[in-house]
Amino acid sequence: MSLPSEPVSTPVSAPSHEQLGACPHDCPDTCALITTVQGGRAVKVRGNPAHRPTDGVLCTKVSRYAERTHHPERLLTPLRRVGAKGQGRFEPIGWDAALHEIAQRLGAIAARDAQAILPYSYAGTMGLVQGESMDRRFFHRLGASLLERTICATAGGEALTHTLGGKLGMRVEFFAESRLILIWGSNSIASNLHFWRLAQQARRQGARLVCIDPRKSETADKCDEHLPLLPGTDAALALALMHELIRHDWLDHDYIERHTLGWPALRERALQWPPERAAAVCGLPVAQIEALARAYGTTQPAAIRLNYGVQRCGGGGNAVRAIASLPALTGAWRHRAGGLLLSSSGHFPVDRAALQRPDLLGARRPRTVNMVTIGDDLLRQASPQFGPRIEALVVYNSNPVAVAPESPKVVQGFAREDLFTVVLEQFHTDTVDYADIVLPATTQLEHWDIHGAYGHTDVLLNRPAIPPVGQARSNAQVFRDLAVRMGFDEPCFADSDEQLCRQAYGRAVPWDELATHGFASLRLPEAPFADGGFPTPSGRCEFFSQRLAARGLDGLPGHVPNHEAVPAQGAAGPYPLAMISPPARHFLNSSFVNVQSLRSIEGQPLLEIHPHDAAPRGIASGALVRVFNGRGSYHCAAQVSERARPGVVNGLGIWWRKLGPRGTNVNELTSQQLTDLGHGPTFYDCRVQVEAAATAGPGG
Ligand SMILES: Nc1nc2c(c(=O)[nH]1)N[C@H]1C(S)=C(S)[C@@H](COP(=O)(O)OP(=O)(O)OC[C@H]3O[C@@H](n4cnc5c(=O)[nH]c(N)nc54)[C@H](O)[C@@H]3O)O[C@H]1N2
Ligand SMILES: Nc1nc2c(c(=O)[nH]1)N[C@H]1C(S)=C(S)[C@@H](COP(=O)(O)OP(=O)(O)OC[C@H]3O[C@@H](n4cnc5c(=O)[nH]c(N)nc54)[C@H](O)[C@@H]3O)O[C@H]1N2
Ligand code: SF4
Ligand SMILES: [Mo]
Repeated sequence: MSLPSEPVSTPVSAPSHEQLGACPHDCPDTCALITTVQGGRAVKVRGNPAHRPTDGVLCTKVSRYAERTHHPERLLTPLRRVGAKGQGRFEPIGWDAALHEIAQRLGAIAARDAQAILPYSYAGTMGLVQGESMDRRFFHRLGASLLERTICATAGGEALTHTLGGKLGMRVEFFAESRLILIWGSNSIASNLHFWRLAQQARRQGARLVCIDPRKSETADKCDEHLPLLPGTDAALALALMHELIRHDWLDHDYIERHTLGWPALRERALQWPPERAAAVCGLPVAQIEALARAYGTTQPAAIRLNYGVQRCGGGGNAVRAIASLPALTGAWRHRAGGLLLSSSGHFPVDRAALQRPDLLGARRPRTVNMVTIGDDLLRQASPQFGPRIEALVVYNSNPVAVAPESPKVVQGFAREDLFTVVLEQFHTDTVDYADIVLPATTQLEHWDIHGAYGHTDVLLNRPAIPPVGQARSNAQVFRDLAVRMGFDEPCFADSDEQLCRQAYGRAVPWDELATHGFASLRLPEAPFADGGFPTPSGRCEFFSQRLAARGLDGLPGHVPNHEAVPAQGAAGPYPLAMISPPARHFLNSSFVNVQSLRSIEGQPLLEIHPHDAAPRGIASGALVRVFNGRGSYHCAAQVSERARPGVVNGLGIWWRKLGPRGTNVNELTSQQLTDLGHGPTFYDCRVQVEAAATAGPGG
């Protein structure tokens, strides 16, 4: 299938104007945008030079945003399915007919049990209005099942909460002054570009950059040192670093004494992890671990840019707890350029009760469904434990058929003839193929929104630059329209998108400043924990968490092996290789895969495999390979490369299934098992086998 892209051309004579906005994508950088509009069309999107974190620069993906917005394959009208589920054949219908049918179907199900209706959404837009306002009000009023939005960050989020007290950390700008930066589980050049610019600044002033990542990523290439540990062994490495900090007494005893909880117990545990033991678990040389400990123990200020790549495995929560304990041991938090940043989102004073109105539930307490296990859950029958069978799905801001783990089951669930599926989308994604009704959604250039961030600490306002393309409506508008059809007459269903923007922060953020500049910085201390003050129950950095212990969990961070671990000396059995599936640089999850210019840069779905693993399998670069395990089978091209370490293959994501060689993508192989904390996904905890594939025929 080939999707042409349309050059965005407009007569030069048309008058032009500019509009301020915010990048909506699920990316830590949340850039400030300036859109140039000519003749009602967006012709150019650039970074706002006045916004410091953006610094006038956008990534390659979003510099093509006008191309995405005016893409010839935008969904322009509501659609109703005419073919079988999965075929993606539809006929256009009017908004009235579409809303009427949805209200009738949902109303009939709700009359029996509204919990049989499941909203399914994630961060297609990070905007508070189009992502978590009128939609939540609607489903709360309806009494639908609640969705546990776990697909990305909850293992790390819960780990931070039980260690530091929240998703809090260093102010990103001060990384530029650090002397040592550990880039841990992050391919910053691809997924956190504006942080990388700060790291470069630090390096020009003499800082050392260390990358800790199983894959020799683009970022690893450019760092001073790379530790290619086995996936899911980060806690072992962190404990060995602690071991060395103790042995050499590179500890800040005063900080530990005054601002931490549980050091004697953690100390005892760390002493069980000499570098030799960690080296055997992580598949790293002992000397490399010792050298890293020396650097971390003897350099101030030292900073850790931890990212979510580290927590997509069975022990991901414990790994984050172990790593997040390090800065308190050396007193790195005393400096504004020291400490750690995984996510800054906990700094934002969002008024979620006002936006989402959980009070509309009244006394009802609907069940919660985890979005990671949607494959299993769509196939479940009604039971006392599960509750009613899922009869209707309303999907928006997400492409679950491509991004959720174990797609064979996800596809089987979405293909259920008795399931009523509504999808709000901008494009004809893999998920749209399974919809009964499709509703065309606006893009960020066409609607209002307001944003926090998880990689900096500014609030951004997004104003519409152009009118909706075709008959597209914003998510908030759709749920407002549906509320009317369902007879929900509470005044909150009349709030406009602009009013919702104002409600998101109330008076906590000055609206005038947002309206004038497009952004406003939160007022925060330069070094959040210089003098302790952790918002945990004890007010300390909690090495030991009583809250975790009370749940019967380990109260201390420990090494929890992967569900599907591969030992350093190699694995036996039918699936001997570990597979991780980090994002391809020019896509954003499964967004942008249909933008031709970006897809051309990525080429085709790839599996990176080390020469030592490729040779015995007779696999050469460019060859079609079959990657498989007990869950499924995925075809893609091999790239024989030392970007992969021996024993680990890298299946770069997340392609649209229908654009892959045999209509599958890497999630054909991933599992629905969950993380130790936060009920998160374990995309990077997955054993597979690889073989050269026959180039013709149906393939198994
Ligand atoms: N270009 C681009 N940018 C993105 C995204 C995208 O798809 N494309 N996605 C966005 C989203 S949703 C998110 S959540 C963030 C993700 O941001 P990050 O968490 O920074 O994700 P990645 O950059 O994919 O980094 C993951 C890195 O972790 C490595 N890794 C895998 N397993 C392990 C492990 O067990 N231990 C360690 N130490 N490293 C491991 C991978 O090889 C990869 O290089 O990025 C956002 N930004
Ligand atoms: N194998 C593997 N799988 C992964 C990951 C991985 O690293 N490896 N990463 C995981 C992670 S970190 C994440 S966050 C998830 C991401 O999964 P998703 O949140 O599903 O992200 P996207 O694939 O980008 O899909 C978002 C969809 O929302 C649509 N959209 C954007 N804006 C709007 C809007 O305003 N209205 C409506 N109605 N639609 C809109 C876009 O067109 C797009 O199709 O994927 C996860 N899946
Ligand atoms: S995807 Fe990230 S780097 Fe690219 S423009 Fe958006 S916020 Fe900035
Ligand atoms: Mo994510």
